[in-house]
Amino acid sequence: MLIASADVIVTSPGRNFVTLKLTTSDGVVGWGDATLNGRELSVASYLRDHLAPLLLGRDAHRIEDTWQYLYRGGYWRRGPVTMAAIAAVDTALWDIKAKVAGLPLYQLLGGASRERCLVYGHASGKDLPELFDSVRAHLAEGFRAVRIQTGVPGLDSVYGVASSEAAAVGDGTRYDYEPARRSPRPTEESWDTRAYLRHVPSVFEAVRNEFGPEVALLHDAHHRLTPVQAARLGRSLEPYDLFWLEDVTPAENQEALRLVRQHTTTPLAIGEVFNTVWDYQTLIREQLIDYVRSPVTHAGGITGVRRILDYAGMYQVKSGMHGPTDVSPIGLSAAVHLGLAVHNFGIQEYMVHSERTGEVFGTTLDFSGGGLRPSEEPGLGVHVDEELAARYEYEPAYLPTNRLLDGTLHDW
Ligand code: EZ4
Ligand code: CO
Repeated sequence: MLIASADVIVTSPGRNFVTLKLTTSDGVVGWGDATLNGRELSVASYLRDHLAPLLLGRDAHRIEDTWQYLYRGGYWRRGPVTMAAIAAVDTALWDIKAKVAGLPLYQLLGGASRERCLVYGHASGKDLPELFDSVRAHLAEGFRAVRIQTGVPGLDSVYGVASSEAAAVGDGTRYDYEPARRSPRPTEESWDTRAYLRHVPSVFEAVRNEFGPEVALLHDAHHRLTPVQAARLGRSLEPYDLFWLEDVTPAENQEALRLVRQHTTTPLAIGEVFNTVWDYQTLIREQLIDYVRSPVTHAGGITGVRRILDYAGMYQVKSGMHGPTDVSPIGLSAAVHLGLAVHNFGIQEYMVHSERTGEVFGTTLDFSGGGLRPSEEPGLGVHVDEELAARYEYEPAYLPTNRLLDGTLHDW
């Protein structure tokens, strides 16, 4: 069974997505997600111009060999563009193999290790009343774990906080902070670490008092702290029993986490911008983190993330795959199949896609009991409406940038 065609679909049903469609000589179709937020066309070109010609005529069943061929064979290894492109090929080949086998993908990965994958949603508010409303709305929808982000007094806009209007509208626009804003230049946010560190513990104290000890609470510091600031934050949040504290430092300096780890028992999650197991080598071996964030879409597909998780599992480190709306429903479905199968599953991020996105990318995922489960349909269980996709043209869009109050560019 040979790969007969490789088509790249760029569509923008509310936000941009890059999708790979592989078709075999027998007419079996496999889907893969290659969406890299704010840099989408680079991956589309990588797939179209550089990988598609290599894929035609290859045996569709040779997933590992194809992964190595694209990773080692390309000479220029790693990096988000390369690894997102490889991810799409890998995911599409797994989709094909599972369809040919007549089994849902998770069965080929070893079968279910649990009933469903616990997920967390994004609660946010500019102040406590808005935040409480958002947490209540998530609990009412069935979420048992929520990420908590709030405004900081003195700062106009803060990462991860939906505007009041968006929070009230719900579906699709509730995450207006999240999609790359649809402007030809990045918007700018502002930041003051001292104000943030003073404020955040009081928010978690209030949330715990209001919602009790049971609900799992998470928080994302979005790469903004130095190691010693991160250590202080982790320690100050210990009384509120966080499920995790995410991306406390820009972790390309893996050794930085040693200092954080020495000072706090708050569990740490890192790696949504990492794309290979090598990015985690020190972090995992020295047990400096508790959860790895790389999603199927950005880290070499099922094959790449499985490699990371097998290594992580040796050190009791669990999965916490990135699941923002810029990971398409195809990428989310792949993550849930993998999460259902691996032993060291931790939690899955779940930002609900907009209705428009859902019309283009239909999934067969079931959300109940605070978790997601794939259907029994052979393959990934995703259905793409290609005609509808063609109606939504790509729109340039960037993630925001961030500056300190004195104008210095800071991590967003
Ligand atoms: O910054 O999806 O945990 N989630 C996040 C997200 C990411 C964006 C990047 O495209 O940190 O908001
Ligand atoms: Co994050």
